[in-house]
Amino acid sequence: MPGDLDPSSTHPMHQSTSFSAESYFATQSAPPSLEQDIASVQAFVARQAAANRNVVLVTSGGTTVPLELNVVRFLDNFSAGTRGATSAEYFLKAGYAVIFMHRQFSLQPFSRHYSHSTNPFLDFLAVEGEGEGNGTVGITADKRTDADLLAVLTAYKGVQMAGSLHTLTFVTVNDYLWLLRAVSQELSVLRRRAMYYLAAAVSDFFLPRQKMSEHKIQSGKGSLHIEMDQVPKVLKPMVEEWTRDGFIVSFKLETDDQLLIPKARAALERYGHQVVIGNDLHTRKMQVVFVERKRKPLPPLPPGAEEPESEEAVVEVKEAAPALEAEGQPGTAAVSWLRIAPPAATTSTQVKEIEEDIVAELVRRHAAWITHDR
Ligand code: 9Z3
Repeated sequence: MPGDLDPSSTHPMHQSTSFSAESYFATQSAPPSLEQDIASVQAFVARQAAANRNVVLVTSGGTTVPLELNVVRFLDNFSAGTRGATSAEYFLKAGYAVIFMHRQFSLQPFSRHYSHSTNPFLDFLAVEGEGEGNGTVGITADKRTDADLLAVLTAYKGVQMAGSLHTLTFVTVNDYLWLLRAVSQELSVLRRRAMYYLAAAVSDFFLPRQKMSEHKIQSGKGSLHIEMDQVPKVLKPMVEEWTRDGFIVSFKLETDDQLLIPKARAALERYGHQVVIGNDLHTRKMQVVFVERKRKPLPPLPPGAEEPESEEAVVEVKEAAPALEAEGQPGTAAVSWLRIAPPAATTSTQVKEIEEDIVAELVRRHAAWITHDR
């Protein structure tokens, strides 16, 4: 048995095992659509490379953990997919090509403006000619919403024409992990021009297929006890093996705001990627915190010397963008808050979306990363 896993020696539901990423992929099955998805990503990345575009992988939405092989029940992670879908639109606007990897039926760029709960489609249409007795009824877009619809539709059609959006779906945390590895490996051919924006809400726990009941768990025995295993920490192999020089941004979600910065710092130190964006569940639409490594100032180069290539040979921390408030804390991480103003109670105009500023900030940092400034 590879790695540190030996499912045959464990009793289902009672003994937890620890999976490394390697043992995970050696023992859990790939989703049936994986090969087809990889081929589509390969073709997309090649087209974007030819068009000289930067590409960002945006993951979005929650992951499920099935409790049975013939799945009737599952656990789910909270996420509507707003962060991912909204950010994808701003990346497209900034000229990036986007691989949008999302939970099936979660929000998607552009169509998110007309979801079942936001501007439901039928409410948006008006009936003309009703009651005229000629048997014909015309349907038009409600005049009040014409301008908004036109803006969304124009952006959507532009992206379709440019072929700059590629969509992939997952449902379970297993689908997500297999897809994440495969897409990261394909995208790594772009080296520094690839960004990875991991906004999906990923379960920390799962039930390995070797421990799952084949059929629906029966209720006859009273209460249900399930011991789950920890999902392997894939950010480590993602940084060290799957992506080469890519710019990796992960999100850290907490509900206790006291934990947010310590946990985001710990993730940054543990995995060594570029940025962790911390968000509290309740305030996530109004504020987020950027945590990134502090950079050592460079010693001055001797006259005529070439700029060294090494990662350590980076210049001092760039000045924070105006929207960011730096937080002076000792340690190895730079911490800065990004906040948007709450909408005035009286205004009916569209509320500013924090993803606009998050993406602008990341595009700026990625550009510096590409030119080896950071
Ligand atoms: C996030 O923190 C996202 O910002 C939200 C977005 C899920 C809060 P919505 O889709 O919500 O707009 O409703 N995503 C990452 C959550 C996560 O699973 N992070 C892992 C962790 O916190 C690390 S990758 O340990």
